[in-house]
Amino acid sequence: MPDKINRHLDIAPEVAAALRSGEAVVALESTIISHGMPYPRNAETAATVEATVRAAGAIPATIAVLHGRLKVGLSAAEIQHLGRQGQAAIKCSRRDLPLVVARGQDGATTVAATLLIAAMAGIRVFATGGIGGVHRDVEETLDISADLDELARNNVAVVCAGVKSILDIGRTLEYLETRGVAVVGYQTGNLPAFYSRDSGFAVEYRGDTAAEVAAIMQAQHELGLTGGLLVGVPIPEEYALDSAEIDGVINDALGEMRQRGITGKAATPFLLASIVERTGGRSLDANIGLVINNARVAAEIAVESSSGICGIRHIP
Ligand code: PSU
Ligand code: MN
Repeated sequence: MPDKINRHLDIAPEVAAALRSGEAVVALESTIISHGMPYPRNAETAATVEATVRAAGAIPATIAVLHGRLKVGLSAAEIQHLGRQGQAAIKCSRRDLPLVVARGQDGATTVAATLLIAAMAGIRVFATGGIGGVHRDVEETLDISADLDELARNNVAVVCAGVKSILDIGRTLEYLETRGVAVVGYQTGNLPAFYSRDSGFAVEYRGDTAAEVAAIMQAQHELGLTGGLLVGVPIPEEYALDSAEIDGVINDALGEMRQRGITGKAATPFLLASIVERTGGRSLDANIGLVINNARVAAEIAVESSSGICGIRHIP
């Protein structure tokens, strides 16, 4: 638990108790619920993800803004509320938080906003599906997700399924390097590509166990290096989609997005929904399968880093 709690922050009692006693906690984002998947599977998935974190011995803390309060740990009814709202909810990145708080509104937090709120609460591990990154037409749009800068700013490890090819994967890795964010392949030497297990882009580091990842977090902490860690976990084999097929679908979705002039914060939600439609829902099954797997891996990392020699809390 941080010494001073931000006056806009509400940490659920169960999460606060776990943080106080040094137990494992895993942060979860809420834009994946509102904008990342259709209702009702979004809310069902959020509940399954929380149950998965618990089964692996950690406490889940889904993060969102409700009535202008930064919430760390949501009730089942609050998750259902965000799921029902869907794209009508405000998608909140760092830049949106002051407005939503000042107006007392509800907002679903992206990886960027979830990261910074998790760090405020003192949570060190965060599970999601995919992060934002450098968009393919960045020369024209300058569209680089705020997720990347936020990874550089906060001491939180983000467990994801790599970078999907709606983004420019190579440039996303270059940008992370510039910002000092280490990228670890979990049981792989190549960055996973979300719907498929291998992007073809090598990562510098691989971690084969949760304990290895926890040790990297520990070293980062001891060195006093501000910034997070990106852990790329390949989608489980049984959910993986054929990469040539999904690349074709993504290209078609990108073409439609350009034609319709969709840009800015609407780009990623549009692409995800278009891909679900174009694959007849198979991309949604893949997305759900990988998110649940990431939640389990993140909980294992959180358990490792909260116990034994890797316990971050034990280091003065
Ligand atoms: N990728 C997914 N599902 C998601 C997102 C990304 O597979 O739900 C969401 C996350 O909340 C992420 C955000 O932080 O989209 C990135 O949006 P943008 O590209 O506008 O930064
Ligand atoms: Mn963007």
